[in-house]
Amino acid sequence: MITLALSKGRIFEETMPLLAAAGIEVTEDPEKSRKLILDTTRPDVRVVLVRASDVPTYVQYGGADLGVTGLDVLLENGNQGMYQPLDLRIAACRLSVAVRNDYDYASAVKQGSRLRVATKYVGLSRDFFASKGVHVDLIKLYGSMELAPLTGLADAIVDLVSTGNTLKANHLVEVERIMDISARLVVNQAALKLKREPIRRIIDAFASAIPSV
Ligand code: PRT
Ligand code: MG
Repeated sequence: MITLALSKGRIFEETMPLLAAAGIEVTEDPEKSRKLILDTTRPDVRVVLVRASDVPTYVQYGGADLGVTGLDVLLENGNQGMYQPLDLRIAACRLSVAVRNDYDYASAVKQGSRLRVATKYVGLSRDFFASKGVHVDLIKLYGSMELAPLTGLADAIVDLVSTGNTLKANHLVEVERIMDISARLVVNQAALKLKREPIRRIIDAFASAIPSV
């Protein structure tokens, strides 16, 4: 049995065409069912649904053989002990700094002000601002970062941006692009040895179906 860990939503949706290229179709709709283990058209392949930030943990400890997870999750929560053969180029976005559109970020940085930054990405943010020599107080949030500058909780946020519509709708502007993000295939190292052939076939099929840039 091969177990693939996915999170509901964009990772699940955007992984489906890659699975199809490997001749695998998920036979249940995760948005309609409450099941956490989904069957596929291949009797030896199943999909487990986990929180996006739990995908690396499942793969690292062998709860799943393979997983699809954002580079943001891998860099923030650790990517040790996993084989990472492919940038799948799906669920693409960028990690950025954003502020209220009436906040003068450039001046605040130039003056050496201490910035209050709210984010789910505390580790990546600490590294980024340290590399720029900007002093920050980081405030850990678990969601809806966009609200923080609007309520006075923070001067800036570090969050993922794809279309920019969420920022715009909340009167925020992107002032720095920290890094480009996309989803990665991660593979449990022991599984790669023990189930080499079937896993290799899935990796190769995914590789051939990666969207071009
Ligand atoms: O939502 P939940 O708390 O369950 O978990 P999650 O947010 O970790 O999962 P999910 O499914 O939202 O995101 C999974 C992965 O998709 C992330 O780890 C990223 O690698 C990737 N991804 C790609 C994104 C986005 N694009 C994205 N736009 N993840 C989140 N967003 C959010 C962003 O945080 C912001 O709130 O969408 C909003 C901005 O989108 P635009 O299009 O308005 O700019
Ligand atoms: Mg989300």
